[in-house]
Amino acid sequence: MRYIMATHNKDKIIEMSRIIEPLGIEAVTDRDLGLELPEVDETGTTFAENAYLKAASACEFTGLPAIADDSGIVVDALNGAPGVYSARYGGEGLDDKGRNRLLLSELDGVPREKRTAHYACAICCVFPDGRAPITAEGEMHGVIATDERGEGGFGYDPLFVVGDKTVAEMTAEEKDAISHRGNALRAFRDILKGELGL
Ligand code: ITT
Repeated sequence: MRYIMATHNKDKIIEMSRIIEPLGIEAVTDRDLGLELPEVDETGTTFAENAYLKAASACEFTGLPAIADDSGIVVDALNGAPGVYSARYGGEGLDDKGRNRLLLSELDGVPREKRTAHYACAICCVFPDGRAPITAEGEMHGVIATDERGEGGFGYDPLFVVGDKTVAEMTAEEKDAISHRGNALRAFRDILKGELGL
C-alpha cells in the first residue's frame, strides 16, 4: 500500500521518509503526486488531535491512506509551553532562529536541573476505506541548553540536549534511533503490522 505524508514541513518529510522506508512502508509526498495538500487549521488541543485533523484532510484530498505527524517541544519550566504551539511560538513572524532565541530568553536564569523538556510526536494514519485510524506516539527527553550548538536537524534541535550533545550535533542515525518521531513511527509500524500484516 502507498501512503501520503500529510505535511508541509520539508524537514519532517526528510526525517519521516528516512525512518519509514527501512520499515517497509512506501510513502510519497504531495509533490510526488503533482498535488498540493490544503492547509489545515490545527484546532486540536493535543498532538494526537492535530495529527488526526491533518491525516483526515490529506486522505480525503488524495484518496490515499495518509500519515500525519504533529509534534512539538514541551518545556517543564514553562508549564508545558510551547507544546502544540511549537511551530507558531512567538507568532508567525519568527523563524527557527527567532523561536530558539525566544525560548532562551524565556529560560534566562533557570538553572540546568530545572531546564528539563521533552519532544513529543503523534503519528496518525487515516485510511480511505473507513477503517479506524491508527495513532501512535513517541517522546524524547532532554534539557534545554543555554546556547545553540550544532548544524544538523531543524527547529529546536540546536538547543535540545540529550546526554552530552544537542540533537543538532547528532548524526541523522543517532537522532532517528532515539527521537520522538523515530519512536512514534516504529510504534506505528508495529500496530500496522498487527492490523494489516504489513
Ligand atoms: P505540518 O503541520 O505541515 O506537518 P509544522 O511544522 O507546522 O508542519 P507542527 O504543527 O507539528 O508541524 O509543529 C511542529 C514544530 O515543532 C516544528 O515546526 C518544530 O518547531 C518543532 N519540532 C517538532 N519536531 C522537531 C524536531 O525533531 N526537531 C526540532 N524541532 C521539532
